[in-house]
Amino acid sequence: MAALRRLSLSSIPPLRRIVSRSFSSASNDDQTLLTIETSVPFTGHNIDPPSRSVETTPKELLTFFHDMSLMRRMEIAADSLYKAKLIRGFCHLYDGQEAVSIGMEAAITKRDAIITAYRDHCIFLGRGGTLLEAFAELMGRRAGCSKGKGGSMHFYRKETNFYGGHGIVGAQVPLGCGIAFGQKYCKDETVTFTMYGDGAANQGQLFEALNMSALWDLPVILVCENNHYGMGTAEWRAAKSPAYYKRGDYVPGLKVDGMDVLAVKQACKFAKEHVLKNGPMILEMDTYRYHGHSMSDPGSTYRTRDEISGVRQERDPIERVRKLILSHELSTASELKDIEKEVRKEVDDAIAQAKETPMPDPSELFTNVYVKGLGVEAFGADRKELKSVLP
Ligand SMILES: Cc1ncc(C[n+]2csc(CCOP(=O)(O)OP(=O)(O)O)c2C)c(N)n1
Ligand SMILES: [Mg+2]
Repeated sequence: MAALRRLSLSSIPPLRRIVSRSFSSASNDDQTLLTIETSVPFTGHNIDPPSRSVETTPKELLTFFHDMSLMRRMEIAADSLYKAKLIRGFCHLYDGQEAVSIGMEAAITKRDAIITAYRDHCIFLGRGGTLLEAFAELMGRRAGCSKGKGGSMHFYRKETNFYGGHGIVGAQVPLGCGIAFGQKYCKDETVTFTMYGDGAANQGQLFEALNMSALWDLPVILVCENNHYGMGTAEWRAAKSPAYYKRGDYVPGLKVDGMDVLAVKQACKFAKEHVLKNGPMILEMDTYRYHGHSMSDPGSTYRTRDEISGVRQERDPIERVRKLILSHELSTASELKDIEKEVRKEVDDAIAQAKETPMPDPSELFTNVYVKGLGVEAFGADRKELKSVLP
């Protein structure tokens, strides 16, 4: 119950309010400009927050609805495949947190880089990865985005600057700062979003990397996805100050409703502009994971079912967009149902296809382990007995 109080769900209104519509026409024109107010104001640390008024279009809102529904469906299907033992090993699902990925992508380009932890399936999809590549990877197939050798925690997409998929809590933060160093060095005018959880936010390496990033004005945005738990530990048990947007001290921060896709878009746009000129910034996304930490966690022993259903009812990111679309007659309820049906089919088709793809060849066991030409010999623990020579 203490955890529920700290989430202060009742203070968050269920839907943002439309403040103006640029064209008086009530048509569903795809490009009609809408200005929508975020669900709650942004809170800034060492910085004036951006405006709550966010520009969007009917087309963008429908795309958000489709894309978040697709992510949700993919994760639900992954849950079933795991229970059917078609996915093995670790598996961390992202349902509930979809607005963070989708809002972020709406604000940046694929030349910008993203790096995240192990809850990475939807980030991969947001970067332009396909459902087939995702399901094939989850099932250890050759057609997977990491050739079936990474599994759930190690999705990558080089073409669109997605640097993974990392299993060591917090370790991706210094890597992300390093990518930003490269971007600045090459004068790319691009930025890196390095994502981590509230649990990772207490790690020492994060502060070391942030210090260097601030010294060198690196174009890096630290995105803390605060889903309020690190495994079974509530944030208030793990962090003396769970105001993660303030934890950069001398680095500016912004607290964002991470269940409001438009707020995420606004914040990421603002942050990108800021870091290109001034160096790092922290964005704390207030979000929630519906599933347990991983497949071995039912997710209901350290939090109440009421808490979970309360978030679903009051803050669900997809329902927010559905209500917005319906209340402004941008589409009908049955059209939205049709989109959801389509999404189910897209997911089912991808799973069926992924199941047909072959497993990696056994020789693949030795590829992509070392940089080519390095580490060609593998020794036993005593370094005396030569076990094998890698290709
Ligand atoms: C260095 C390290 N310590 C511990 C773990 C075990 N571990 C895996 S996930 C996790 C919780 C992290 O929580 P958070 O950062 O809030 O991310 P979330 O799972 O909520 O997305 C822990 C402790 C690990 N993988 N790496
Ligand atoms: Mg967490």
